Amino acid sequence: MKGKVDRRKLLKLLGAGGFLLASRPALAQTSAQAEEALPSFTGPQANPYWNGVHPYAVYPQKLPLLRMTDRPVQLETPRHYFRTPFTPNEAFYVRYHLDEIPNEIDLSQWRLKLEGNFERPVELSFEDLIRKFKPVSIAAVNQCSGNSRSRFQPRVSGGQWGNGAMGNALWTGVRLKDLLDYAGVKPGTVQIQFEGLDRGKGPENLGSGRFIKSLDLDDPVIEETILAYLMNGEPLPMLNGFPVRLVVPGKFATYWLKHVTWIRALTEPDKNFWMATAYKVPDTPNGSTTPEAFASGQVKTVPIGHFNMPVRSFIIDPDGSYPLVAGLPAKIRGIAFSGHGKVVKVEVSTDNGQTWRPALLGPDYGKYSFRTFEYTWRPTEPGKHVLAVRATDEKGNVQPDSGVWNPGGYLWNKIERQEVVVLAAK
Ligand SMILES: Nc1nc2c(c(=O)[nH]1)N[C@H]1C(S)=C(S)[C@@H](COP(=O)(O)O)O[C@H]1N2
Ligand SMILES: [Mo]
Repeated sequence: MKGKVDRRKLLKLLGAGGFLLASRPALAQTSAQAEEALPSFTGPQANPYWNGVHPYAVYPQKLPLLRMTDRPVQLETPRHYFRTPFTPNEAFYVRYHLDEIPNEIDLSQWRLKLEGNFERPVELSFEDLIRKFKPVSIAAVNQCSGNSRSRFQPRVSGGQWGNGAMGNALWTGVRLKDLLDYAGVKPGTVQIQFEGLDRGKGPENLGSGRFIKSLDLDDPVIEETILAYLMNGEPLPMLNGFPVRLVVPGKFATYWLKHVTWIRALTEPDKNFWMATAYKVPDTPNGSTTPEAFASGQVKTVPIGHFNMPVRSFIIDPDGSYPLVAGLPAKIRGIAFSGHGKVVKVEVSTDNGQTWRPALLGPDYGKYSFRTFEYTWRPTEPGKHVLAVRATDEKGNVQPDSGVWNPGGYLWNKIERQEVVVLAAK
């Protein structure tokens, strides 16, 4: 084995075991197979990117995450962190709109201000929040409106997220309703507005230099919204909104304001850029339209807050980076969620969506949480196979097998697929 490697000998040395053989496709040119390339299970053709195509980067309080942009900071969570129903804080994705973000906050100085149309405008210290109000906890998925935007056809502008702009956590904090009652919402209030500590120029010539969002006072979600100071039982990482952030169960994360410092009772609907211009979607049942219809200027749009997150499910394992073996069990595992209520069914297909079998559901952590699923498949046919997964929620919403289209790149929930290679056992 000096200099030139004899492939046959090398294969023998490697034991010619199916796995090694297959995980080194370049070496697998045995005489029988020399004429035909083995199916490839790596690379873009066979394994369409689950995550966006971004390099790993390390930020304070974070494990290496996939960095989409640095100013503003936008980090995507790698696929394997979704093997568990709760996403670790240090792996939780990060999204900002503005580049000046707080990197330290002195809690002895920090105050939450409730101002505007309240009976008793108040300033609360962090200690007031944790001592004066009853803590409540809720498991809820935080998903960016633009999660999976890179799937859109035709492409739309905006951050080209893969599927990792989402995460699930157990959020603990104060009910928004308790704070509103404490300050006393005066008649005539139509919206509650939230503002955090981040600043910046915003989109060129358009934007507000402050990220501000408002919820309609008569939206039932007001009852479920909390101002969270714990995430999975620990203080929030700075990049996820320390010291407190809004948790708006079932709604897209654009409403989940970070570093909340001002809460205002408004007597007029909020006309700021982030409400009136950004985050608008076609007023159709699934927020979808066509590029042609949109270009005609006839499509009416509404704030994305008019929608709850559509039902979705994801295959986390297998991820296409390793082969399965015919005759041996393969566990197909993943997560599902819906902003409309509890996930009641997850079905798996091992024939590209032609036939479906129910998966086993994991524990129910509450209707807004990720729910894990598992399905044991015993492949018999070697070669390429396409797995698919489809979830149904308690309201009867089922994932469609077609993608939506809107110019913002929002509300994607098409059935997910994963190509896998099955090796012959003999
Ligand atoms: N203060 C502040 N809060 C914010 C934002 C922001 O830019 N600034 N972005 C929102 C959007 S669009 C998303 S997707 C989520 C992301 O939450 P995360 O960074 O904790 O994952 O924060 C929301 N809250
Ligand atoms: Mo977002």
